[in-house]
Amino acid sequence: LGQKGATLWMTGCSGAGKTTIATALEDILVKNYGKHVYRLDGDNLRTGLNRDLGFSAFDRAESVRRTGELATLFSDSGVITLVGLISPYRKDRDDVRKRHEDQGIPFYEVFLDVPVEELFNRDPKGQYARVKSGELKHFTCIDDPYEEPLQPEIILKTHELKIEESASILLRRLERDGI
Ligand code: GGZ
Repeated sequence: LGQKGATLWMTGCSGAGKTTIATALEDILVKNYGKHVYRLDGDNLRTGLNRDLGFSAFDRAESVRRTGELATLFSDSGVITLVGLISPYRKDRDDVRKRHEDQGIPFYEVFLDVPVEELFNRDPKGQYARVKSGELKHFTCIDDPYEEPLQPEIILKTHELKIEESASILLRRLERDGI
């Protein structure tokens, strides 16, 4: 009866593929499985819920906290919640995990593990070029910290996988866990 919710928390540097993979997975879950899915994207939330937040360590932590709370609410209601947030600090992600565990909501930390050279090559929005020229400072994974997950549920090396392959790794995991 009903649908079991879960949160897939995608963490990684800008340009690692968080939005792309979440969107691909959403498409499959909705079209092929008729699931209720919602995507929470750091970039989009920054224009609304998180519009008062910038990129200081404090603001990034607060952005992760709020998005984590939102994710527990969606997932608790039976939705499969796909989060795409750089979420650079381990402690903040661990706090979100704990909030899920305390409420018995399945939580998957998905680490998009991509070498920095690859990010400079991709550079879809030209941000890494601006970092290189010194125009953009405190950019995560370059001159601002990114703390890699130590025990993520899933690691996706998106430079070695097609988008569909990454999506299907996540899909198989959800299937295996009866979600
Ligand atoms: C990292 C930044 C920065 C700095 C602007 N550091 O890939 P994008 O460009 O289009 O989306 C990124 C977004 C990061 O938002 P998040 O909410 O995911 O970050 S965090 O979890 O760290 O709060 C990036 C853009 O904002 N951007 N300046 N200095 N990313």
